[in-house]
Amino acid sequence: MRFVLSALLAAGLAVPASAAAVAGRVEMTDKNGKLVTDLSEAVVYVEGTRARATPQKVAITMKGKEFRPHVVVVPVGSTVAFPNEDPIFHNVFSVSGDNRFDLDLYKRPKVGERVFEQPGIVRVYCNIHPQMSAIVVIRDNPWYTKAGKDGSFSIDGVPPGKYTLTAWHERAQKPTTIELTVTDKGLADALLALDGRGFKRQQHKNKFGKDYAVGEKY
Ligand SMILES: [Cu+2]
Repeated sequence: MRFVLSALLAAGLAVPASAAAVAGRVEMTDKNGKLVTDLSEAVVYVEGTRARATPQKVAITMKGKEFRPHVVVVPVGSTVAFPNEDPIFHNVFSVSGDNRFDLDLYKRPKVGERVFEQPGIVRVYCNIHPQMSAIVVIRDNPWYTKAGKDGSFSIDGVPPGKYTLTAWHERAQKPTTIELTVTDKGLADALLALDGRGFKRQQHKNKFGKDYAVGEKY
């Protein structure tokens, strides 16, 4: 690490003198009490400090009646485009608080998109196909990441201070948080254990707050 830093400095690159990496691992127990083997849809983020992050532009593609990827994490002000690669109509909507939106029905070549201005967890659905769902996590600082499949994560550039580090996963009943003090050396071994034992997939409502029609044939 010290070598990498001095190499960067030698190359004349700007490295904030005090920012460091917060790294560690997420794990989650499943219904049967076993550890989940794919944590690539876990999101880890630093809470308790607001800082400007450059807005991103990302895409969640609708294909095969699925949103892909299923989970994205972006900072406030980011744009998410929802291209439809199926030959049928899809809708994109959310009723998640201040981030609610509705892009109506469309297919190619129209591409609906949405700018997200409020931090939070946005649950995105299609009003035709109840099985389609995606999650957009909106953060109010640049210190966030998705975990690797093995649960490992590393968040670069965290300034020294006291924070809450949070792991979120759709299948966990609640996020797991730990308090941490980051020094200028960072932190290498944070462990965030999520509890997914109580997970049940619940059928969500359509955009009118009603049940989806039974026997949908689209
Ligand atoms: Cu659809």
